[in-house]
Amino acid sequence: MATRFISGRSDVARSVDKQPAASARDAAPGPIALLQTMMNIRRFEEKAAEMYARGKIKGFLHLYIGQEAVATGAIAALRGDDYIVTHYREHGHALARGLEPGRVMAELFGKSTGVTGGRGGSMHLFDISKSFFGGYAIVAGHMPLACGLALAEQYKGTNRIVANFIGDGSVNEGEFHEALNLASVWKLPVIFICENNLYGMGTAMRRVSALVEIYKRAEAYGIDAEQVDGMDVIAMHAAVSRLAAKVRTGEGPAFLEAICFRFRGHSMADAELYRTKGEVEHWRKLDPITQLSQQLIAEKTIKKTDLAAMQARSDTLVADATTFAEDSPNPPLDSLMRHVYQEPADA
Ligand SMILES: Cc1ncc(C[n+]2csc(CCOP(=O)(O)OP(=O)(O)O)c2C)c(N)n1
Ligand SMILES: [Mg+2]
Repeated sequence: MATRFISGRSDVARSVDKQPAASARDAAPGPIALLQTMMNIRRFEEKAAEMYARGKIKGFLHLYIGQEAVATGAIAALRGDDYIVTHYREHGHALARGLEPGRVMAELFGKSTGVTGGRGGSMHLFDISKSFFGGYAIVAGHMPLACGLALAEQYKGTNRIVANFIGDGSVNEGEFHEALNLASVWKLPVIFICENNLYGMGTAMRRVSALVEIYKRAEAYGIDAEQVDGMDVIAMHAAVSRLAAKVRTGEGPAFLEAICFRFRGHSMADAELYRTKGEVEHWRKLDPITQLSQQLIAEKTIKKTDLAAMQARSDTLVADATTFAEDSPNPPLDSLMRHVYQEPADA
């Protein structure tokens, strides 16, 4: 049954009617694995912020801190060969899919060992071997690409599906409507996961959208759509498990609106004048990592010492990834023009 919020406002967003935890608990991976993944992503990004401040990472860096439950829960509910096509705030999605952390950090550093050879940077992570098809900087521009991949799988008769992560900023773009319409008409095997963190850069959703309940837009195209608490990794996992199973049967697309919040600014340079400290504090109390940690301790699933050991694992993973990135070479200068134009056949 669909789960509904009334609006994207932070005070009502918590009224989510959560899926029964037990159904999610029965599915692999368990909550401890989900917690570890979220901790790894959090630590990775804290380190990335530090490296940016030290001038090791240049250009854009959009942190996912606060939203870890969305990618972690969703991607754990997919098959390893299901495609992921995502927006530019995608470090968490890449790590949750199992991209090598050292190669992801090296990409942020612009090193040749990066997942796109140091040419894409933070917004263009890509790894075909993991069915991870980007990392796109153009808001909503990746939605038709996700539909294209889904169409190819439908044509080939596989039961592989596409998970297309988008932000709330996508929903007033033409591609959003074109993609949803065609996905519905052609019954494409794609699940759209909209991370509604209530803001697109410095603009609140309610200031630019006549309809703030994003899932209703998908319903207008005849797509089964629902909302979920994006700060709750168990609820995310349950919702995507259920929707992915449905999409896989060939019934057509699904749409999930995950209500969430980014704790940091839009990018590294953001004075955050568009939101109050109180609003950020409110959401920080809903930190997905703290919530699940406290729940597992209260249930005696883990002890505080286990939590410390898990944190130590994240620290080591990220320290090793950072050393790998620092020690890696820059792309050679004579490779500058590679991948710009098609290479001549005899090159
Ligand atoms: C087509 C297009 N228009 C404008 C921009 C500039 N831009 C970069 S990020 C962004 C906001 C996107 O917000 P949202 O989709 O909610 O993602 P979030 O940053 O909240 O994760 C905009 C407008 C862009 N990248 N692409
Ligand atoms: Mg947003």
